[in-house]
Amino acid sequence: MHKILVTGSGGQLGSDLVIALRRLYGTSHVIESGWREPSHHSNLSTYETLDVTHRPSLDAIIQHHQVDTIYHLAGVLSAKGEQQPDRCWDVNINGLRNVLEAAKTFQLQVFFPSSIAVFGPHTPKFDTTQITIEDPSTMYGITKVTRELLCHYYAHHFGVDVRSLRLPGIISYSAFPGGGTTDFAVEIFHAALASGTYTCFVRPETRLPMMYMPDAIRAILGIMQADASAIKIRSSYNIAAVSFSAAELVAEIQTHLPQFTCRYAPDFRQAIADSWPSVIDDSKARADWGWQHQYDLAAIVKDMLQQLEATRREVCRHA
Ligand code: AKB
Repeated sequence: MHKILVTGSGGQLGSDLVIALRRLYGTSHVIESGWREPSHHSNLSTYETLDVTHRPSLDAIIQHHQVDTIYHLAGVLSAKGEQQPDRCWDVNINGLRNVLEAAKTFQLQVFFPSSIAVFGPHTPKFDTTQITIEDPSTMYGITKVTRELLCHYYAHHFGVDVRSLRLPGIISYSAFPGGGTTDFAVEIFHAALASGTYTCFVRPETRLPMMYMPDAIRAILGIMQADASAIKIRSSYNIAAVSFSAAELVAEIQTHLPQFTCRYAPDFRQAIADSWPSVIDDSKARADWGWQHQYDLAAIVKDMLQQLEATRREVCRHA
């Protein structure tokens, strides 16, 4: 049975991934970690405070829990990375380097989430292929490109079993994303239900690749469980589900909540969004290890609103 360490487990992806991994492997087999001290909710036997840039702490946790697999989610996202470029470089680059070095030493399997942020203004915007121009304009994107190259290097030079996906914007209801450019596609649902109005920080025609969390979890588990011989790309796979504009998202929410209104006030994140592709070609992931998405825009919006409504009712019941 695997013994798994999840770094950055308190983030948007980590919160849902930990639940899915615990369902598969059991609670005691999945160790959460993050830079925060454990809260009073944390189970101290399955939570570790960890600064991923500190290699001795990482090694000690791996040895203490006899970890054989790391889902390395700790990182600084695109918008936050522009405000704190040094921290973005340090956490993103040195954190992954430490994980890959540990994987080499202790023979671990590693998952690393890359992003559509590896692409830049000169990348073709539509049907962006696996191998194309990568000229990111953000520090986050620069660290993602470098990290993909590191993954490829460690896989080919040291035999590290590292697997990775270039994730689009992830939409989910359990935890908020923190510091990303695609965060508007999550915030909008909370605002629609709470106040019936939202101020969107990208223009209405901004079209980006997106994915619902259940699809993202299936993609991550799918690539990690695939036979090693099926994984032909060790930098990172293009992966896609749906692409829609901010205006299309608003229109779909309005089919459920006709009174909902959205105004647009683009800020510095518009330039980041404009530098990313609109539609990704993920045919390699589909051919190599059988990736298929399930949720389209209509299904995402319906489920998000139902889940958030259910949570709001539950909160009111306990208030
Ligand atoms: C972000 O917006 O920074 C992330 C991403 C697409 O990598 N969600």
